[in-house]
Amino acid sequence: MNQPKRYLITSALPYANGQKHIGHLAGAYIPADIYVRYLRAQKRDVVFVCGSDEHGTAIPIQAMKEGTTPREIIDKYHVIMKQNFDDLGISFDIYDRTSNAIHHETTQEFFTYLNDRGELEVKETEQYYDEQAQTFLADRYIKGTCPNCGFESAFGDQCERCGTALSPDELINPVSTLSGNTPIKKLTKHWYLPLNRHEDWLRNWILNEHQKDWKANVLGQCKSWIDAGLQPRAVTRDLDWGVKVPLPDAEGKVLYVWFDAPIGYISATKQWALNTGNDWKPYWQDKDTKLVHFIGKDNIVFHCLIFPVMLHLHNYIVPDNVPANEFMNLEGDKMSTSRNWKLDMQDYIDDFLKKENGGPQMADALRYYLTTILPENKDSEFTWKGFQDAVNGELVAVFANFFNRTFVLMHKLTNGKVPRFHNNIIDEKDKELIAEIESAKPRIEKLLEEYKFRDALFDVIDLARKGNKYMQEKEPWIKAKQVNAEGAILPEVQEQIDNCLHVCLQLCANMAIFINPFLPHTAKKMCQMMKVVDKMLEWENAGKTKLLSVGYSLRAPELLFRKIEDAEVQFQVEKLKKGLAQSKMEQEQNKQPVSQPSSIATTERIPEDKPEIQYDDFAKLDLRIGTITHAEKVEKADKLLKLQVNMGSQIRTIVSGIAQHFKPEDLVDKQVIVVANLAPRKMRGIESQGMILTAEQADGKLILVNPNALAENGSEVR
Ligand code: B3M
Ligand code: ZN
Repeated sequence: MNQPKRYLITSALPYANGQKHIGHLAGAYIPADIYVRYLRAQKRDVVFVCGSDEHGTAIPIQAMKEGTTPREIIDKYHVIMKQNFDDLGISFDIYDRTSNAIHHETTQEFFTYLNDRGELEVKETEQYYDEQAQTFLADRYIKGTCPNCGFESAFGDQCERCGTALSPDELINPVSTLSGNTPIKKLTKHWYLPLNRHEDWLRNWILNEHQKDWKANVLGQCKSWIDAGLQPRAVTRDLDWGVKVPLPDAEGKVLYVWFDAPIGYISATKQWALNTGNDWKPYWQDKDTKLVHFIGKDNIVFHCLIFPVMLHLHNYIVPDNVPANEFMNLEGDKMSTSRNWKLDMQDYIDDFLKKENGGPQMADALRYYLTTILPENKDSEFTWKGFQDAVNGELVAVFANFFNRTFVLMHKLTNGKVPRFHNNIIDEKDKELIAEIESAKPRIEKLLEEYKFRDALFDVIDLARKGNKYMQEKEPWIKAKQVNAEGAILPEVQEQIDNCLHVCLQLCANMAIFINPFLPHTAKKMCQMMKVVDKMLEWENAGKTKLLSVGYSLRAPELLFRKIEDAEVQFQVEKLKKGLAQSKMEQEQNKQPVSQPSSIATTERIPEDKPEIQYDDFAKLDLRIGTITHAEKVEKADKLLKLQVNMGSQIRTIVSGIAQHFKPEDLVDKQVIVVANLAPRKMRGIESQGMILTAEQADGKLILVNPNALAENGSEVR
């Protein structure tokens, strides 16, 4: 195969609606990063783009859950995800975001381009509408039973259990997630991408041209989609969060998130080009660019059918490959955010990446284990025991051990310097290991080019294993016991020792080059110990056995990895179980449907009527007048204020969730109505002794409920 002139590599844009877990990491980020680091080491022209997906109903729905605005949600999670990827060594050239102006413009241009050329269809259809919330129900605002697998909480756009892409009409027993009611149908106008017009092109491009080089799981999904008959797909939605449809008669409509998100790859490339003074166009328009999308299996249809049609119609290049991964399970069960059965990147970072816990090397420990269990062809399984075994049994016992042993012996037996190689006494074992080093290069290269990252990594570890075996057979530490009367090693024995350590050291240098795409922090650390610059890690040096010069003195050995203790495994497994139990409890307490947040409401919020109560019920409340004498923010809680309230005969401390509505200083001296007999409750370690009354306005703003005229503190409200 001819080498392409340049590469554009993408990883799926994660929704900025919450923490991302290691299943995500293993699906679309680790493999892409390995591939990109390998290409960079090959000195190829490569740009690696990603960013936060900040549109779609997932964002306002999360805002509802957290009682805040969509803007705050994306700002919060964008920063977290960007930092997480950075901490774990995912080396994007740009990590952008789809809320940026450049992205909105690029997306609107794309829509206009297709629409102006008659590539879209407009249809008026009946869609689900929530009468109580007075809004159309886009995608995730509607849930029901999946017609494919029977999962009862499938979303209107996709079933999270079986991955099938759905339209709301296909759901059995649809329910609005806003009100919990069964929605009605109402007429609305939308723009559609008629995929059916492109069936022949898709069939030929995927099933003929890429029949050999695409993964079977990807081809299989594509084929079943095409065979089932392609339908026009709506690319607009009735929603007020997203990229506005750039047409005068599309008030209140935005582009569907799956229309805009993949275009995010293009806008990110544009932003990268702006930042670095490059031209973005060849990366998307020159046929000599190799475009590769790294994704999880639930995104296949969007990356293999819909987006390619959009690209094709716009005369952009289409992906050369979409090496989608299957899913990674966790300790015997599916990873799930809603059930809290997951390991978030952030949690791993918090528990392992602190300096005292191992620092950046522990990012590599995770990268290592995840790569060994990448779900490349079928679902795989992360277990903490598996993590411990992989780290202790392979990274520590094989890889790091070989490196460490070589260094220790070199300091002991060859003065801390790279010894000479005495060609005249070369033996079969030397030749064998040298041949292994040389042949590893094309083998590992081929595996990487074919996106077989697990096998490539196994080959690297295997090389270290062979090094250990060689060392074991050569036994330089035993040979060193053959000394003369003065205690010096016999000269002919010293030559044998030299040869062994010379070959081992050259293998160490090769191990650094080979491991670099997988474990970049480790490769760097190895270079430091060998006192070579990072340039040595260039791929063209792989397979060479004269990388470290004779006589060069190297640093003292330092352990590359620490072991994972049993206690850590137990702790993590317990933590997982506790998290699950906690989320079960919360879901029990919280069975009502979520209400629509004021901040994104297309209509105003109408409070629901509560059931009737008796006078006795009301009389149980002890409502009193009080005056706020002091108000301050509660540390690390953006919603809470701590108030001191003078109740006449006593001063009460009250913690109130109103920090986003009032400045503390504006509250001082205000009279309020206090629920005085509410059982005390600890919040953030502060005991709250009551509650103050507020009224929520239709726009979500709170105002204090206070007496019309100045009242005596402590007086009863009836
Ligand atoms: N945000 C879905 C996901 O995170 C979506 C990917 C967009 S890639 C263009 O699974
Ligand atoms: Zn399903």
